[in-house]
Amino acid sequence: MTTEIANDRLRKRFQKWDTDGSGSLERGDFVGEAKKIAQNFGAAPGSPEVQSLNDAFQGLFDYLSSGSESVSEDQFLNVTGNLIFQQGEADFNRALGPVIEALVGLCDKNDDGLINGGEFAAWLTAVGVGPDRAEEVFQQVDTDGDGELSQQELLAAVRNYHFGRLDVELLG
Ligand SMILES: [Ca+2]
Ligand SMILES: [Ca+2]
Ligand SMILES: [Ca+2]
Repeated sequence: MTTEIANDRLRKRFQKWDTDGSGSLERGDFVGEAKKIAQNFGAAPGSPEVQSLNDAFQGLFDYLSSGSESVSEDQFLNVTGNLIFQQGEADFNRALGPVIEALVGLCDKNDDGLINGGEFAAWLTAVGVGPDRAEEVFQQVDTDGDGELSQQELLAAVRNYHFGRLDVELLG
């Protein structure tokens, strides 16, 4: 895993989250991303799950922007690079935890707090990855092999993607 690949993945994430294509990240981008994901899940606008996702994405913007109105690509690469490669797993989980928790809330059709194979296939479809590789990726994410994905396993998978240990981006 070279820094180049890591930066490439972060740059792609930046472009994805710049939903209005303005070249910088604003709060509206994160509201838009939450809305898009909620629509892809077929979730009812205004439902508690959609509200949680919206709150989580705005919380992430607060974290990334630390109070300013927009985040340039350089700032984004700095903040996320630090978060992923310098700070520990605990900080990463604090920053991304609410987003993963909200996604689990949208996906967890049987309400057991865990993501099973069918729920995970729907997740990948909603974030635009497509369900083709769902089974294979599920095995990779299910590190304790109990046949269910916990929030911890999903967070670790998002982190592993940025370390180059996994090639599917669970955040779309
Ligand atoms: Ca933007
Ligand atoms: Ca479930
Ligand atoms: Ca598991």
